[in-house]
Amino acid sequence: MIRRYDYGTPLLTDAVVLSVEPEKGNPGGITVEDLKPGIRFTLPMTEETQLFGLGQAVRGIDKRGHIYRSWNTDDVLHTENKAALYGSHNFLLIVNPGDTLGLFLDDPGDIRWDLGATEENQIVITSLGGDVSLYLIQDRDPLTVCRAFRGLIGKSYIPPFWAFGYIQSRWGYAGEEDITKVVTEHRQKHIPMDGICLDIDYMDRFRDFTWNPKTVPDPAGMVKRLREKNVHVIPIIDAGIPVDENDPACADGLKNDTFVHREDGSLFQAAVWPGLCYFTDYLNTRCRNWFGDLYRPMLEAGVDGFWNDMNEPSLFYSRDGLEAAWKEIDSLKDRNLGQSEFWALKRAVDSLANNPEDYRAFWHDMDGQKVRHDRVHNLYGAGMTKAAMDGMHRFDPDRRFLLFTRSSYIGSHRYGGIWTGDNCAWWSHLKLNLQMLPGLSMCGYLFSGADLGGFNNDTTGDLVLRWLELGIFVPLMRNHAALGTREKDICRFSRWKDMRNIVTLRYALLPFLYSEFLKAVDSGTPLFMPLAFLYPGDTVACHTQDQVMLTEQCMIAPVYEQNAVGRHVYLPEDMLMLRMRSCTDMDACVMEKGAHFVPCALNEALLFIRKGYQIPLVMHDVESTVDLRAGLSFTMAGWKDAQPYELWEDDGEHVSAPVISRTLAPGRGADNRSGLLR
Ligand code: MIG
Repeated sequence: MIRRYDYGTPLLTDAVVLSVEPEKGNPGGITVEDLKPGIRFTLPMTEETQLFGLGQAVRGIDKRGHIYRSWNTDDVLHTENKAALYGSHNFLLIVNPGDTLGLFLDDPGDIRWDLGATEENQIVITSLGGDVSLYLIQDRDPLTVCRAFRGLIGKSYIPPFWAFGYIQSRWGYAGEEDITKVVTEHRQKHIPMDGICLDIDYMDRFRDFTWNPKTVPDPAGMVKRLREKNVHVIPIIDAGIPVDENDPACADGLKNDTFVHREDGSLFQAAVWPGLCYFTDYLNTRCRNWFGDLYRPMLEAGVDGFWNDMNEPSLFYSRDGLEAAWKEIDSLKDRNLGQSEFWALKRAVDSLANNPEDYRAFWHDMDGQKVRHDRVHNLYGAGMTKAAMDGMHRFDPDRRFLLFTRSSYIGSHRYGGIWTGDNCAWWSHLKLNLQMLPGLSMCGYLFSGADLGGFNNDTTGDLVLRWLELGIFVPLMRNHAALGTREKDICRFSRWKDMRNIVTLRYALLPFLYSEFLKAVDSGTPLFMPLAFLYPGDTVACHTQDQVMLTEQCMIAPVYEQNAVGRHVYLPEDMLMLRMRSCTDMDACVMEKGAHFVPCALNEALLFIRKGYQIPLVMHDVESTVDLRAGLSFTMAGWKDAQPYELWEDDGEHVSAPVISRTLAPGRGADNRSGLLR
């Protein structure tokens, strides 16, 4: 049962797909205050209450004890004091024993979530704009609430099968020569891979929908040559279009009036990578379609995957902001720079990027309704995602394309996946990657992933290896790095063989992962969830912050600390542990319910299987997902006397492809304490 309450004038956000009639009055149990402007919801908690959800956010799996903010932000340092990242996923799960409340604020403006930070036993949610549709879903258990919520927001995007393969990426690969070298070396070393990303370097002067004629003289040829090696090329597209009438996209956008305006009707300009840019009004159907069609020539060149960046939108500075800053600096120029003048000078420059004033300076035309940007800020990236995917489907309606985007708002989970932005080569960010998975799943972002190995800073081999050991379970498995950092594709490390072996595990697990992904899309069950969902009576399990259920069948508990030789793992019941070194080298043992220190060498990944289950593995070396389609046999891994496994498959390429379900009979299974797998 889903209830809806409207406040102010809610906007059409495209977040929900079910129509729910708003109720009269206020919901029971929630204090509602009209702040004029703004609206505030206050809910009590007990000491037992746990909070889950909120999608892309810092800190633990249980979100209690911090103030979060919904305000899509390009933040280069995801430290635990931060309130907002690139996506706003306004779904909170309030879990009490035997009673779960799911709360969704459909409001694309600025929202504060004080989750027991200021007042220990209080949830205070403040919408600064006050135009909100509040959806409430109440039931006994969290899984039922999650499924109902996912029903409300519609089915998640399904990428092509190949997108579940290993993807290599780096800011700095200039073009064909660079990426061919990387691909060739991966193939020579038998490191399986399916895709390679091109960052802004491939463009001509960082301009969208162009290719650098020196480094990519023959785009279609390059795409074809790499596809012959079973590698897909995935170029980046940024949100801004350069202010230059000689740029075809710019000229065409001006002609068709597709860019956002300021109040006085002039075009809003702000700088990003190509210099001053215009910004497409993704909130307007006509403009969105215009932008989506810009992808067509690249699709015609054979590209079948993209990533969309800088779409918060991230702004280095606006034209107006820069002018004001120069004035300020000028006024300080001949003065003796004392304390306050010095700080004023510094502030003049530091406050240029992503300035709140700039987000109040332009307007959208939401199909007839004029709306100032700050009121709908969190929808911008979602609009770009929809623009891109709709554009691709106008090009080929039945083809599945890969798309992942940086900025998002619930609703965009139907059009593309996300990556979680500029993390660091920190061990704490490996842990954060793990902890973010359940929240993303609950909010519909099944196809998501973090920059494996860390984006900023120079990484180390052991961090990459440990991160791969988590990455094999995460749908988007992409190794990405910032410009100027140490080269970090697998081939660059002395431990490359161990890394390669871990990547082979991804392919061993891939049919299972894909099957479970399809089921999760269909049923609305999260792909990843907190242990609390399945072991509600077990206090230790409920409060475990560094282990995650992968479907209802498995648990993952990766090592996320440097120089560790294993880790403490809590088993809420007897489980079968797979210790895996490569697709052909793994063993299994049954472990008893309780707390354990589990040794785990640097070259090992762990997977825990719940009682009664077996999962299918492909214990063959493969080069890419193409080999996986060739009908390789499965080895069943798990408990003796397990139930059969329902494998879901489809052709992996077409939207209309039917899902075929096959029953895999259980294998011998393990029943002793150190059974080898076969
Ligand atoms: O301002 O395109 O998050 O993945 O490599 C940085 C360059 C712009 C930010 C993305 C990152 C990408 C980088 N981009």
